[in-house]
Amino acid sequence: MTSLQDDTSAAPAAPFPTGFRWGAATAAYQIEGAAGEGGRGPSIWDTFCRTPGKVLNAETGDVAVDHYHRFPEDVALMSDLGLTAYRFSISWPRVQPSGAGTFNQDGLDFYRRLVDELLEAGIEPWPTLYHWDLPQPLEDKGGWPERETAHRFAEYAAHVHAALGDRVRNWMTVNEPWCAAFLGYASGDHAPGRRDASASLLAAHHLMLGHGLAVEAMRARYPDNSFGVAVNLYAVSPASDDPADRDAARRVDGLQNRLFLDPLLLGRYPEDVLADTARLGFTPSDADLTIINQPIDQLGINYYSRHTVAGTPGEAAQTASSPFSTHSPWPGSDHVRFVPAGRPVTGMGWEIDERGLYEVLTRLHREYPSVALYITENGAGYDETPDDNGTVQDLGRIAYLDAHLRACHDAIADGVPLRGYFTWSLLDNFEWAWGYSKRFGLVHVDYATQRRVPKDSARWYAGVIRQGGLPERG
Ligand code: IFM
Repeated sequence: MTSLQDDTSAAPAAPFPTGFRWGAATAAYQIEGAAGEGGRGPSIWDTFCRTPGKVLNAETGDVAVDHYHRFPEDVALMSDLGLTAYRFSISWPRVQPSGAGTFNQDGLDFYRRLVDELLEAGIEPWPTLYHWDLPQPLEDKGGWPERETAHRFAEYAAHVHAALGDRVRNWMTVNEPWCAAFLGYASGDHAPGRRDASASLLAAHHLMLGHGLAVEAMRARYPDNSFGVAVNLYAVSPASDDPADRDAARRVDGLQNRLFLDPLLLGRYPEDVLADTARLGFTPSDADLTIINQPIDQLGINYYSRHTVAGTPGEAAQTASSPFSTHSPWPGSDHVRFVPAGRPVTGMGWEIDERGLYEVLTRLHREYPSVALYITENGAGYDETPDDNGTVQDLGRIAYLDAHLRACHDAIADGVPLRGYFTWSLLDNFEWAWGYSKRFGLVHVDYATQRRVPKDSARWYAGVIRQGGLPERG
């Protein structure tokens, strides 16, 4: 393997605090493969990928990047990068194939081996318990819109935590409940592909309820562990000062950010969002809000871009979460239009706006109770082809990461308790409805041979980690 550690160290121009976590993130269905091995059961993504017209080229996570078999090589890559932490997700259907009752020891053993390999390499494991791969039998019983699913999630989380909590300190419950609820149950762009606005609000609520119940159960066993949840937050701007545009920005900020932050951190739902969605009959109870508002030790922020929105009729919203998108994922806000603000975009078509990350971080610090913050995802996806040496000169990704890390540095300098950064993603992988067409990895994967070759961004990130911060602005 190419060494990523061969440059000399120099003092960084923008140093990060000692102990700052330098990480990368992945998720089970996107990298593991081995879909039919080790007793794993089917998830909603196995079903969705087999539904015609849902995933580009009808691709699946059956093989993905074969991390299930190649994890020692992948941990060696992480070591070479100098990562101090690795965020991965645990596949619920691998650990509890039917989503209730019997657990699968082979599945748990896989994660125990992965964790031990990480610890041996001096890399802190950061598991996420739910990154969208709901066991299909639970969807057959109604999925996240059913309250029972939250209880099943807490049972599964407690079991995994009991098995690994002696060696894993940091636990994240749910990844991006916005996506799981609204792409899964409102627009249908993600599994399970349902289009029911009322159900999507219930799904959001039960994802957060599951988080709260899981934290309660896990903390009871190992109170010294740290617990949190990863939400995907956006900076949101109105397209103009027009009251309709300002109202659109309020609505989208409400559904994207405050619908999750307020219950999780303040123990209440935002009144304006409840009013916007009143016709959907969503009436959360105070008792649930108390559970959702468990104290957490860390909040994970997944940040990619800014939304600029208008409130006047026009072309239908483009969600970019699927090439087949036809329905809005914004309950009660179908008239909102997402408009380009003219910034450069990544290969996903997402505008690059690092200032938005600074805004999100400083807002959290200002408007919500103090909690340790981690960037649990941030990165750029492109359609990339390697050169003749098999490497990728991904200057766009380097510029993206550099700019966003500078925003983190500025936020820390302004007092934001940001403790770590996990880039998305370690490896190229299965990008949901986009199949394998979009690559987010620091490491290029040849999907035909599974050969891994670090991109230029991997070399750049290794240098940042080694120096503990960013070089002079290029
Ligand atoms: O690949 C996804 C990940 O699973 C969740 N957050 C956004 C990434 C890029 O779309």
